[in-house]
Amino acid sequence: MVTLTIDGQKVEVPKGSTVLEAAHKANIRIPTLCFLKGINEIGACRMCVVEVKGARALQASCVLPVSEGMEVITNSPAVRESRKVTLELLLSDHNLECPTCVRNLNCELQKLAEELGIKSIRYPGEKHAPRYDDFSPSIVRDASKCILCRRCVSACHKVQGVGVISPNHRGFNTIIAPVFDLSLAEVACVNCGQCIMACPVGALKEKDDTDKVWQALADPDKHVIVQTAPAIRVSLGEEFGESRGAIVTKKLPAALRRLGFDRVFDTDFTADLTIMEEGNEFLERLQHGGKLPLITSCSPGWIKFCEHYYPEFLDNLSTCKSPQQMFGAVAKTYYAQKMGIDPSKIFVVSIMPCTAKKFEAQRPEMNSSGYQDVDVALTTRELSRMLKEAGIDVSKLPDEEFDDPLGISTGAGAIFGATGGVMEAALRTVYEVVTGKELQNIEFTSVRGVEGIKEATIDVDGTKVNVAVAHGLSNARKVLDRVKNGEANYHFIEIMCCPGGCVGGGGQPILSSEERWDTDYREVRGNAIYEVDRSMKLRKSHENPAVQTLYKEFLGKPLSEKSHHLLHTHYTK
Ligand code: HC1
Ligand code: SF4
Repeated sequence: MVTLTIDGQKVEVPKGSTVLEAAHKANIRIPTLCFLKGINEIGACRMCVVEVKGARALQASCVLPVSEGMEVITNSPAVRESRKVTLELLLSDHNLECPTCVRNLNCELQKLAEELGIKSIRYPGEKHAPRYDDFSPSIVRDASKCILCRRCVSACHKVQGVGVISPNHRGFNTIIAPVFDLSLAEVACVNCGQCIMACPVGALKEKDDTDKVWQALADPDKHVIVQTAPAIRVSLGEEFGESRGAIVTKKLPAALRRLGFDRVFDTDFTADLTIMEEGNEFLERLQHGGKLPLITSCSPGWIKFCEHYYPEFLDNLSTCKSPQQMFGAVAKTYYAQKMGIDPSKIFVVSIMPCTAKKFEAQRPEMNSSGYQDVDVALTTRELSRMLKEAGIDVSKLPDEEFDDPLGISTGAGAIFGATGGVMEAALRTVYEVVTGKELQNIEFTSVRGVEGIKEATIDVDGTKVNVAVAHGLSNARKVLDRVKNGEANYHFIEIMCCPGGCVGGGGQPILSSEERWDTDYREVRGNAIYEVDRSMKLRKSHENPAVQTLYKEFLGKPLSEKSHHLLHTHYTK
């Protein structure tokens, strides 16, 4: 351990800690901007400077290791002036359209300007004109708001192992962009939005599709229906002052009905349907020498990653479409027939924790209903903006139920939203289908939790099934490389693009660097998802009565010709 003094207070921390960490431990707040714990610790912005006794210059505390007897001052006049100069220089070249910015009131730069009492900018100078890249279906970049903190660069390179954005050019002309200043739409970006989650300002945001939904809702000729992804029920409340991971399942139908949707359904229903199809696909491959390991296919960022970076695994992917897409296909066929509605008049909106779902919805493979299966995919943040615009406060709504029949679901559908959940849901069903026996303990805890890669061997009536779960694409890389090198023998792998699974998706409420330091929001939301599961009467997909009826009335059986046509696809390079 090392003992140092910060602002006259003795602090003891492990050797190798930084001064910023020591101050954090002592509840002494040092402002930061480029710092993102564990992801971007590069000392670039110099907002966290401190005075160290005996040192000639101010030091960036986020990269300064502690030493025995060190004396640190965090708020001397020189320190405060240095931070103000840094901030004013950043603001002098910043697009200051704050009230109309998507990050207004949730912007770390804006917050610092307020905290440091910046009232005017002393350094007027050259300013970059707005430079947008909005060709991607999912992500919009606005370089005029970028502060070059490189948090997005680290998220893309280190967390996702993708690395399509980097600093280009030098000095005042530096820009964070794909190589040769190409658009994100022209490079192998997987649309995950983890760069948005890391951005402290409004330089990165989702493609806003709310206008399309407002228009559809106002069109009397359209039957507008909505599905909400599993992870929304543990995150939307955060946008309305509820605690992190607050469960708002029953507020969702109330909120969406008040927005004007004709029917409010649940992606958990088609998550259950996915398990019926994917579980049977797994058994088919296992029992008849099909391609193994089977790899889950519901996460569109992961699919795009596989297409670009690991095409040799495309045949390993489950042919199941994601629950989002199965929902669209079922809505515009089975539901349309059942309700006697012309499918061309049905407008399907998805509420997703994910920016890649926008990309997935417009993929050419996704129109087996004869129409585009899903018309618009909105993120949690876009839904929150629509609700606020309409004056609907989620925290003040009564509890309501989802509509029949596409709103009926089980706990297995709900846990899709957390890493390991798809695997666990599949195992619950596969075990009972294979053995014909009731599963005594349905909670497969070995595949739960936020560890990057999880492995387990499950005994399915004498057959040992090796499974692996990876979340965050850098972890996916490790698992796939192990398989490629013959170092692992898995039968079934779950891969989710985003760290934590969908609860940590790129369309979710954005937390500041400080908030992320103190709580693992993915773990909190993941635990809430398991609480949702525990509270459900039915917790296995094959017990979902609405799914059983769908097979009886329409699809026949899992992997039937109709199922294949509507619910399955093939991805290609
Ligand atoms: Fe997901 Fe899925 S779990 S991919 O994370 O399989 O986005 O929540 O909707 O489709 O069900 C996302 C979440 C979501 C799909 C399901
Ligand atoms: Fe990188 Fe994902 Fe952002 Fe694309 S969306 S730039 S892959 S972090």
